[in-house]
Amino acid sequence: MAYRDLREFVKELEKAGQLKRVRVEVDPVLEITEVTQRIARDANRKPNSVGPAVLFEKPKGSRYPLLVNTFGSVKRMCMAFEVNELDEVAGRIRGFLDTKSPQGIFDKIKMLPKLAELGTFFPKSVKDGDCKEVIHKGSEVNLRDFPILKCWPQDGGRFITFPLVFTKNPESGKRNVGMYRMQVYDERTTGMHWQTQKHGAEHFRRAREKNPEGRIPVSVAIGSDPATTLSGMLPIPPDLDEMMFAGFLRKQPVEMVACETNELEVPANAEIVLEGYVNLNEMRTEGPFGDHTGFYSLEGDYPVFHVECITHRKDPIYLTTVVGPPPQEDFYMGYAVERVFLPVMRMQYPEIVDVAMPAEGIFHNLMIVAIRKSYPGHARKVMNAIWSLGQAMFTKMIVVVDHDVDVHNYSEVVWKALCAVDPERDVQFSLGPVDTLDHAARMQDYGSKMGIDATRKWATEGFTRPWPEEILMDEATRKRVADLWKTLGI
Ligand SMILES: Cc1cc2nc3c(=O)[nH]c(=O)nc-3n(C[C@H](O)[C@H](O)[C@H](O)COP(=O)(O)O)c2cc1C
Ligand SMILES: [Mn+2]
Repeated sequence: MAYRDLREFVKELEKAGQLKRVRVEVDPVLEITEVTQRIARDANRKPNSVGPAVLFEKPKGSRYPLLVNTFGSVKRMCMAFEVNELDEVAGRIRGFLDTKSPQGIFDKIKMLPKLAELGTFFPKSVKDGDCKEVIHKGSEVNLRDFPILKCWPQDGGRFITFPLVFTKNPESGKRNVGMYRMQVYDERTTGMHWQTQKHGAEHFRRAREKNPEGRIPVSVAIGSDPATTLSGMLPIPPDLDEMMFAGFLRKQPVEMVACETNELEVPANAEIVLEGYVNLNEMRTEGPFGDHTGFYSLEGDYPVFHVECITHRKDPIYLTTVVGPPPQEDFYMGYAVERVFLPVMRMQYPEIVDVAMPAEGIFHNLMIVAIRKSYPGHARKVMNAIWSLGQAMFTKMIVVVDHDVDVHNYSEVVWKALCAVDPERDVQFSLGPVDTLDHAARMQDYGSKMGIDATRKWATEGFTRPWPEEILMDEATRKRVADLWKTLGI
């Protein structure tokens, strides 16, 4: 059974010993970040240790509790998706992608349960929801009621860091949900930090082309059941409804309820909902913000979100996350995305055996890819594929290795990849869109990428020298020594 809402997940985390409560008052300005760093990040850096989720029951200055580090371990990501291994989610996706055309009546009958399951993914509109227990409109709207974090000393203010931002494509009418941080300017105004390549920004641009003086409706849900919450960060194609994907993940439709003051719908189980609009002709300085690169992202001009109505549960839990030097909570969310979307990547590029994105590469800086190499130049083809694949386009460095390298074993990757390259020959540069957070790029959003072909080189690629074999002891000797081992006195 899918989690009903965020608080049911909190209960499960607590039962599983994965949640700590902090009962003393802690300040959402800086202090909660520092506590989170000690509990989560520093703990996670020690082998075999991961910090728990933390429920701050008394954030200073607010009546509402704050939840952080909710998804900050592989175990909790598995709990979020109700699986034992993330590969189970990947397996379900593979199951749908592998569906062959039915060959006869038995095949057709066998497909029925799968089709029925497909039907359960679509979001369902409902008349009312728990998110409407309390409704504030007009002058009652006050974002300062909530324990919104100022995470790091040089942050431009307080930021809502875990929002689901709902918009509608002004042409197709299709919904988008993205997780874009929001800087609080005052009681009723925030920034809207959708980066230029993201779907919310595209909706904004298209609407502005038609009517530069107009506005678009925007609603924001904070704190829903885990699958729905996480769907906001998934790198799925434009016009594919994140709420449908959430339904797939939780195996139960997401219930959507109409907003009070605009035409959008939001998850009925949300803890907090902000309704309002974004003016198409208004921009304001956003940032700086201590980002997941481990550096401050600089100030920039972003649209402004005007909140006209806030609805929430009677006792809402304010869900948030802290980013900063890796690894932080978002690493585990990104890792789950990497595992879950591998089968999708492999459907289009079956030569891809495995991929890894080390935490220190903060997703966009480094991807290690193992391929089954079949033809000359294959590694470079895969680099180009990744640079054209959704948000993988941002990947600054791609290292392509042969299928027999374990991409998750970074020491093996460094060893074998460095042995396999002649740098001048094997490095491929390319120009294109880069992550907005890449502060080293020559311009914001535009810069260069590098691919390293660390596969064995072939004669058909002009490498005519013999390629040496990796050193391995023969089986017979290994076995003999294993038998002798106890007698050796070592
Ligand atoms: C905690 C967290 C914060 C994020 N903040 C932002 C942000 O401020 N701006 C942004 O463009 N993307 C941000 N992202 C990444 C987007 O959520 C992600 O790219 C998502 O796929 C965007 O949805 P879209 O593809 O529908 O635009 C954040 C992700 C996480 C996990
Ligand atoms: Mn989207």
